[in-house]
Amino acid sequence: MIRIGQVELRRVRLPLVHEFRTSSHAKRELEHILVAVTDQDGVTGWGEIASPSGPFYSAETVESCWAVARDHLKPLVLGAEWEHPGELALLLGKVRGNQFARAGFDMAAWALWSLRNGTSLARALGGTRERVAAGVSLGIEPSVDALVEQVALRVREGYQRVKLKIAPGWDVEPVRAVRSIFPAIPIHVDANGAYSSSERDVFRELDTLGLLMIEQPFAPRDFVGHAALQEVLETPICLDESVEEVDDLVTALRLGAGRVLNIKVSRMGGLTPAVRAHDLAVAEGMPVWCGGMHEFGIGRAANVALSSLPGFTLPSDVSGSDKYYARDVTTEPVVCRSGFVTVPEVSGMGWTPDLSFLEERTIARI
Ligand code: OSB
Ligand code: MG
Repeated sequence: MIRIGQVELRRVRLPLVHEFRTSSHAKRELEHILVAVTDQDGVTGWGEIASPSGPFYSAETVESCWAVARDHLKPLVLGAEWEHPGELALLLGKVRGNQFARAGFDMAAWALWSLRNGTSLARALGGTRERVAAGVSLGIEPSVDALVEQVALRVREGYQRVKLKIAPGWDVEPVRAVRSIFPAIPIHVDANGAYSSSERDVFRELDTLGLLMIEQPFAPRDFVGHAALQEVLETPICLDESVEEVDDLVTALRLGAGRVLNIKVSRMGGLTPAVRAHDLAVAEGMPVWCGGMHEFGIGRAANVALSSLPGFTLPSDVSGSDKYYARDVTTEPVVCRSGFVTVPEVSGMGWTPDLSFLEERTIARI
């Protein structure tokens, strides 16, 4: 029996090495909330709430996560007794929505549980891979030349596919340019829901460029629009924002609203629902990959562990820490070599929080 006796929340800020722009917002600096849960024997598991600051990717914000974590999730978890993280996830599930906030606690529970059991987080989750294939996500750049330069850099570094953010006015032209300079690399595009489902022509053109997939063309709740578009495209549609719960995946499968799934630990409310989504997708023959939210080393460790499950057959957004941060919050950064990140075999999440650096970067704590 595990009993959580202490919960610490801290808001931590890190600057990005390169501005990141999507169809919905731009970021130069990130503020994530770290969750540390400690049990009756003094063992601590860490998790990360990686919400963007504004409600432009999902409804959550750093402020909403902070309030929900402090006022609802911490009280649920403090004093809770459980044997398996799945039981704690059931408890966290009393809170509706607020997936990013819940994910931080669920992740911390898995980290703690795998530490106590002397297994790696990856093996605790059912992971089978020794290393995971890394792709990279590139934001909207000021010019096509600047984008091509970013692609060239990441291809040189060995990343196995590049994802290009698109938005109305920044779609066919930059993607065609990258495709003509790099005829053979796997490319996929991500619209973050910026198009209306009456806009089909852009996707018909993108359909001719040999893309691996088209991620989230339409608004999150527009399952019907995605299904209608998928019917007329050869390129698989991949859902991201649409799938906040396993039930959303059931809807997508039933309607044919896409052929690929991006599983994000943060968006789905933790590792427990992420593994369930993986299991369902595998049973239905749908390929999956692990998406990211610019996680610091702690959330990144969870993404690496999740990506080691057998259904993750496409490269994940698990770039090395250096793609985003000059210095990460863990004593060792996450490293991508020749397009792979090695899955740690030590017990727990495999990276250690750098407590003295965290002190420098913590702006609030409970
Ligand atoms: O849609 O995948 C997305 C970052 C912020 C908001 C939305 C998305 C992203 C990314 C980041 O693409 C990928 C990563 O963490 O490496
Ligand atoms: Mg996406």
